[in-house]
Amino acid sequence: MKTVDIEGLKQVLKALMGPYRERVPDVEKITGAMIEKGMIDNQDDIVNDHIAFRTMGVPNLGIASFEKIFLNYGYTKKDYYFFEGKKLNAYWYAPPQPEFPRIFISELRVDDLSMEAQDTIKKYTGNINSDPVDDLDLDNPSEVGNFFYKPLWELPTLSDFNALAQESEYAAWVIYNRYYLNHYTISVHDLPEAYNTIEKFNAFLESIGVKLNSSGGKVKISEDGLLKQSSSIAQMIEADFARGETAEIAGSYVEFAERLPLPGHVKQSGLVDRAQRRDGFESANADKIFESTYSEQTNALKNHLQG
Ligand code: OOG
Ligand code: NI
Repeated sequence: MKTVDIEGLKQVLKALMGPYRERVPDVEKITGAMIEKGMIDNQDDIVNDHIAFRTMGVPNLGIASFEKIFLNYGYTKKDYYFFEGKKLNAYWYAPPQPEFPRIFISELRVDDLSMEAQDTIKKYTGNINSDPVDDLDLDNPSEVGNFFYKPLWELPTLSDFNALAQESEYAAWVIYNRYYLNHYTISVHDLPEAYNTIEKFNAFLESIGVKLNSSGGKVKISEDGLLKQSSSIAQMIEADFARGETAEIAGSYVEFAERLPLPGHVKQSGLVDRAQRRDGFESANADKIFESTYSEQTNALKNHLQG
C-alpha cells in the first residue's frame, strides 16, 4: 500500500482554509472572540471536527470524482446517507490520523430533478467530457489546493441561478460556489469546561452576534443523543454572474459539533480521546444543517441585520 503524504495533506487543508476565511467573516470573528475569552491561543488550537463539500451528481463529477482527492491522502470511505426531500447522496470519510478532520461529501441527484433543472445544470456541466480530478497530479498538494477554487464550468447567468434555486437551493449553491469549502467545524467538546457543550457554545456565539441556523431547532441531536450540532447561517457574498450581473447570494458557513463519549467511557473532556467518542454523522441532523445556506435562513439573517 502507498504511504500517505501527511505533509501534503496538511498543505491541501491549509490551501482550503485561506479563501474560506476571506469569504466567511464569522470565522475570524469567532476565533477572535474565542482568544479573547481565553478558550484558545490561536486558530491552530481549534480542533476541526470535519469539513464539507458539495458536488453535482453528473457524469465525470460528483462524489465518485471528488472523493479521489481525499482517498489519495489516506482517507477511508465510511457510511452512506440519503436525503430524499433534498435529492442528495452523501458519504463521510475517516482521516488517516485522528488529528485531521473527517470529510463529508454530498452530491445532488441531478437525475431526480425536473427536466428543466437538469437541462440548466447540463448547460454548464455538459461539456465536461473527462473527470477533471483524473487530470490532476494528486500527489502535488499545491495543484490540488488550487483545484478547489478553479472554475470547472462557465459563470452561470443570474436567471439560471434563480431558476435553479426555485427547485433546489443546493443546486443553485453548487452552480455558483462549486468546490468552495462549504464549512469547517469547531469541535466543542475539546474546549475548556465553560464552553465545552453545544448549549454553552451556542450561548457564547449568540453573545458575539453570530446568528444560528434555526431549522429543526438551534441544536440538532442524533437519535442516540451523542452527536450534537449547530451551525451559523451562511454569510452573503457579492457574486458576479455572467453578462456583468451581480447579486448577493449565500456563501459558506461555520459548524459546531459536540461528540459525547460512547457508553462505558468516562465523561471528562481531555481524558476521552477521539476513538472513544461518537463518530460519523446523523442524517436527520445533516438534513437541517444543509439549510444553513437556504434562503429561509439567510433571509432571517438579513432581517436580523436590518433589525
Ligand atoms: C452539509 C450539511 C451536513 C453535517 O455535519 O451533518 C453536515 C452541507 O451543508 O453541505 O455538514
Ligand atoms: Ni457538517
